[in-house]
Amino acid sequence: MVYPAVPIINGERTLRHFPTTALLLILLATLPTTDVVAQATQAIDTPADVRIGDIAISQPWARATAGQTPTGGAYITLRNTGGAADRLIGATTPAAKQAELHIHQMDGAVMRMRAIDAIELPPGASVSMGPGGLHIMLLALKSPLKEGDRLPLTLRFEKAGEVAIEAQILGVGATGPLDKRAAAQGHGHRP
Ligand SMILES: [Cu+2]
Repeated sequence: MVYPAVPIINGERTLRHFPTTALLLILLATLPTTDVVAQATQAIDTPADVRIGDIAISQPWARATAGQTPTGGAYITLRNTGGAADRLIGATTPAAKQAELHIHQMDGAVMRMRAIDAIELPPGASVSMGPGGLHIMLLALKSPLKEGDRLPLTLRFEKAGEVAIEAQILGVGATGPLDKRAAAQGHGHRP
């Protein structure tokens, strides 16, 4: 399934303006304040990794939706800690009629997203989803995703089976969660 790129997901805008955003971030890095970066990267109490079999799932989050936008995006980081390959083959949520695994790809000069059957997880692999990249596409949302709420998600792996997790819903323009524990240990990007 191929979707028109522009109006569907906020990640598209982020990607199209990447050179500007990158320049802005570089400029900001030279300044003493990180306020603008902080707006995009929200500190949350990241729950401990969820494990199912050899698969570790971390940093589950979703973007709040604006108005009555019928689609949304959810993102997770996956790590295969075992010696055998596995695959993420699906996701479901009570918050949407349908959830699909999507990837963004260039189609000529246009960035489009398309549904994929699975996300491969070879032994030792670490896969991060994010706006403009791999994502769990939520179609026909039953209600808008509100910042601060939690989105229940069930992930289905070919070998490890099914696991239920909750994704923190961050702001409409969020680019990802910032782990407060990591920040406290000095690995974060905020004081
Ligand atoms: Cu998508």
